[in-house]
Amino acid sequence: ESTPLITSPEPSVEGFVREYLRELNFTQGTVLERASTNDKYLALARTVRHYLMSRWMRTTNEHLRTQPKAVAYLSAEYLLGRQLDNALIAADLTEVASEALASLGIDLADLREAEVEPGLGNGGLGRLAACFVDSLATMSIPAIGYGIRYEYGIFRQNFVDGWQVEEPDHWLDNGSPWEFAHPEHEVTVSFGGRTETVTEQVGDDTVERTRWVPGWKVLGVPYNYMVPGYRNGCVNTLRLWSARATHAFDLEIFNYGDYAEAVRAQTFAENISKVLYPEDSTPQGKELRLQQQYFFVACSLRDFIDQLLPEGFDLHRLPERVCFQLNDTHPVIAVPELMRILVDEQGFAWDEAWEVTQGCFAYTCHTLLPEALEVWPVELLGRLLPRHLEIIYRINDEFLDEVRESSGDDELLVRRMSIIAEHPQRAVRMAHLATVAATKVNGVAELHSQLLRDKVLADFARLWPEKFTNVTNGVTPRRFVRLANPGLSGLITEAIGDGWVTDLDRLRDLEPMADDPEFRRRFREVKAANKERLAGFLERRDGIEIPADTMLDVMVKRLHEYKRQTLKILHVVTLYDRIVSGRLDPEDVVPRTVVFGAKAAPGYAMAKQIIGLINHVGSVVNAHPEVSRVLRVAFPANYDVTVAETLIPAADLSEQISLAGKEASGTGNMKFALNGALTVGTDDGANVEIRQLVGDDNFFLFGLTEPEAAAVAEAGYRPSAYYEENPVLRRALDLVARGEFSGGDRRVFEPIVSNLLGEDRFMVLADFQSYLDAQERVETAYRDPDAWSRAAVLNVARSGFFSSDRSMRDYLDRIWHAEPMEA
Ligand code: 26Q
Repeated sequence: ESTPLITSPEPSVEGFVREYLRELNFTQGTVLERASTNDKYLALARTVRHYLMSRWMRTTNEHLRTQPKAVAYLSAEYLLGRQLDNALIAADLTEVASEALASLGIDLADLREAEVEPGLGNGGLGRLAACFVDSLATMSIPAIGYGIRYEYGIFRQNFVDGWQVEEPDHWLDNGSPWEFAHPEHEVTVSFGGRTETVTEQVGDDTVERTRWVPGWKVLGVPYNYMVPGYRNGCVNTLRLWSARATHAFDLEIFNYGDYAEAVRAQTFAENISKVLYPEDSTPQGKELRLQQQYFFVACSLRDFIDQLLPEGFDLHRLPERVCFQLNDTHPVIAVPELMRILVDEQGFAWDEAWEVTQGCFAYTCHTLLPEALEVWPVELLGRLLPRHLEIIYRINDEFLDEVRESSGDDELLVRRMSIIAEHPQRAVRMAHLATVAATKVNGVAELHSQLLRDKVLADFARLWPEKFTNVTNGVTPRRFVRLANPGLSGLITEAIGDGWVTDLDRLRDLEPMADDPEFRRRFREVKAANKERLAGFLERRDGIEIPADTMLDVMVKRLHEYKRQTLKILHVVTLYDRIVSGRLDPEDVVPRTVVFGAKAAPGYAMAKQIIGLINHVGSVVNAHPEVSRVLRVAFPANYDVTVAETLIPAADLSEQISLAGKEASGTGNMKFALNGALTVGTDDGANVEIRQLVGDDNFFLFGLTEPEAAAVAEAGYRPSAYYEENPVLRRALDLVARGEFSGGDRRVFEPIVSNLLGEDRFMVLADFQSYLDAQERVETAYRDPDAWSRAAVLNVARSGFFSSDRSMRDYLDRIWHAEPMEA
């Protein structure tokens, strides 16, 4: 039984105007004549919200009433991007809103620009979570996303003399019209203290129980965000937790009178959700980070059990109602937390609790780099979460018994598989804990899942082969095609209807259009218009000028040595060198604009060096009269989802050039292919699947394969040998080393040069020549616009597989076994 719902307004222009003015006057408290752009934006956001509200309430009510099996996605990051446009297209309101605003003399485009995107993630993993919740809503799957409402999201990047400088991201400062705070559903989270054993009388028996006596507590306040499905009546919820001091602090103020100290304690508690950690590999074992992880996971489990299940629900049946999907190991502390709830609070026997827990969790791994695997020192974990550490020890004891049993006491194996590492310090290996607890463990692309089985988690895959599966990543076609590329969307819809937006395999129907010269011409027109849109955007935003009508060559992703931005910049240096030295006539060069976008983790010195190098090379290239006629470098600062949405649709060439075996999947690669860029890429991550689908003729493959790279490493890699034997490479590196891009100062980029010549962990030099050769093929292909656009159209037509809707179907079939709600 629920109260009657106020229904959302009917979508008409007059109605929209009325709703809009009501918001402006009654909620924003201003009138049109005096309203700032931000006032107008906030009023618009709230107006759009109205149109989704009854769907949201209805979806929630249905969920609570019918109690279907739900997916609870646990992720420390959601890189959502701007909300306004997505809400407008989901509600099919763009035209109505635009006309209504126009009648008031307001340009919708100006208000779009006023939104600060919620950057609550670092990169791929956080954006993936955002795509997944979008797809789940569009597929009417009962699902909830749980995460952290960071007050400061990913830092804003600035360049000072070409070097990265970070600034805090004040994304909440202008108001946050998309969130709904629910302080009445606050959850208390405990930390620290100790455990004690108590004996209890249960009937005739005395039983020993462990009790956690916490040292301090914080409150979690949920903030709900709408996750609208695309025109299907379903609006799911994303629930992000914000930390507050407990009311106990207020009491202390009263009793003690030490006001300043009490307020300090308050800030301390509220620090937990203050800031997103900007590292996306080599995590530092920071105490606050572990606090964040436990904080959001404890809130989420409590919330699911108390708010989403009926009162008195028998938790033995929890696996019938939910799968908690662990987005990497960041939420893995949920495993001992559920055990604690079941054993300590609900009185379950250990084995019973373990069976329930194992039925409720699944784990997605997103990495292959050993240094990116999370470990938490036992000392730290035990101090912050003493009861959880005890539970982890017991899980490990029982698990290792199983390993001994099945291996005939192979103690080496036992040590390798243990959840507890002994060296260099005693620490909990979160990936092992996740693998032991989960019903399923998946990688994020075929190659990655294979390498997990064969290398990273090989011992576990031998013990439990059926536990391991693959789900190749995907991206939402709503945001990354429909919204980001209206030109291409229109062209596709004209050709094959609009079903592709929610059924991306239909793009296959475009294949014949690749051979239609008129379609290709229009495709090129769309590209050209997208490039113009990008040029205007970069001009306004950064004062960067990019020439019209050049090949747009784009490398956007976090800055990491394994992703090899250095390989790309060495290509640029080589082109520069060849032209400047007269070896190459500019007339023979296909004019190109190379665009970079990348943030470096603030503590990652080498990554920051590489950013400096790119900017310095860019300055020299762009200032050179001959070179700059055919080659430009643009590096707009602060690459984010909003930039991606204008950049990707304009791209001709997508750079996916990680060393094979290092990039788990990549998802940018998919966005580019879907927007009709051709890929120059290694045989890595999802590139492998992209190439298989689009065909070798429509993909520029280069570089070592994973087994080849592994063999080279095994045999002892010597980068200097490549330097000595390849004069082109030598000239490029020498230019950098001699200070060509640093005003003659050889010290500036010395660390990069000596790293490449000495260790070169990611084999940039080994792949250099192969990359140059691939770029030659790119140039040749680009010279034939008809052939190029044919290949580009085929990339679009054959990339439907990379919809995150397909990823969700795979998770549903292979892992979650949940079903859509009836409309
Ligand atoms: C962990 C502990 C402490 C601090 C930070 C972290 C942390 C945060 C973010 C560790 C890793 C990340 C993010 C990883 C990530 O984005 N991985 C990417 O995930 C994509 C989606 O599956 C893949 O496509 C990429 O290949 C993978 O690099």
